[in-house]
Amino acid sequence: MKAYVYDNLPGDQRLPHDSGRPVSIEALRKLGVLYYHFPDIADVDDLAASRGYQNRDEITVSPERMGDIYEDKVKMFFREHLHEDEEIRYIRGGQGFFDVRSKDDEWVRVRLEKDDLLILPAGIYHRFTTDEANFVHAMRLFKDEPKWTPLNRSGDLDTNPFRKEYVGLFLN
Ligand code: KMT
Ligand code: NI
Repeated sequence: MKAYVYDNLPGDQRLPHDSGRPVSIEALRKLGVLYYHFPDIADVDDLAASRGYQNRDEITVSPERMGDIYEDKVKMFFREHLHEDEEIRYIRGGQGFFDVRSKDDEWVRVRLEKDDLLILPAGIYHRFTTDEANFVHAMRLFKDEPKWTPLNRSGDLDTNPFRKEYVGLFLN
């Protein structure tokens, strides 16, 4: 894992875009973003149990696996959005970038690789992309009825109760 402020320069979303300003695990925690490195899957099972997660699936994001729709999927994942439930991703192989909005509304880029697990709280604005290797294999953990519908950023979401709760907890 490596976290840093995104440079916001033009160029492919899959490039590192590293501004050179590092972001600590502690700073991520203040945004409600929790990071773990779990080489032992038993630790994932424990975390899932402790948070009431009963289900999981696995997704491979790559041109080999997705074919023609790969580029569209990657663009879709990169649209700034939030969910009304938390999002847990456990990387099994390859790499990917989760970008989350900081308190100052800058993008913080979190580079994840094998055995990294990230928890994004409900209501945080974020986006995802593969890197130049175009391959990530991830486990998605979910409760019975996950509310994963991406809600794209807009002023209308300022009154969304999940967004309001997130802002109250972490951005004040
Ligand atoms: C997401 O939430 O954007 C995804 O599920 C992307 C693939 S999982 C690394
Ligand atoms: Ni998402």
